[in-house]
Amino acid sequence: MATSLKNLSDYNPDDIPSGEGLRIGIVLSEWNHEITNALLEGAVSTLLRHGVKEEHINIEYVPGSFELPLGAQLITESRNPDAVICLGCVIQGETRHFDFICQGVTQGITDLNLRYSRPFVFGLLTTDTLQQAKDRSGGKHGNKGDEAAITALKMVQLKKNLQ
Ligand code: DLZ
Repeated sequence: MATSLKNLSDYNPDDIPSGEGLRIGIVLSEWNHEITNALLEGAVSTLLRHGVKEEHINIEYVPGSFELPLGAQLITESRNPDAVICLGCVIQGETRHFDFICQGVTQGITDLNLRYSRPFVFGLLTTDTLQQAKDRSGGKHGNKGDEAAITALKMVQLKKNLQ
């Protein structure tokens, strides 16, 4: 698995744009909640560390990862955030729906990025085992929630630079 070569939380803080003044939406899947809550902790602590105010982080829950794109769209239409981070976890060994869910979420999030021309970050863990998910949500490979938060900050900055 590609992320086994890289710690997801390994980045240089000096390279990260400030999140001061930004409003960030987070959509979180309730499936595999032990994992998704750990992703949430990683994302929120990283946003706060880089200057996003707690009251500017809007967290909403959806039943499963398949609902992440609609949850992200609803947050966008009601709160108009600068970026939305989508966090979920699908484990192959535990579901025959794996491919369908992953494909739906991937296409849904891709469409949102292009439709709204703002960052919708793909923070979905798609692993073979629960252990691999643990390793990537605060374990030996870091936390993909951190990576998702950094991606949101970088993409908002890119948009500002080009406007
Ligand atoms: C149904 C289902 C299954 C079997 N597995 C997962 C999973 O591993 N991770 C996840 O986030 N959601 C799962 N779901 C729920 C679907 O994402 C979705 O919520 C339901 O199919 C209802 O649309």
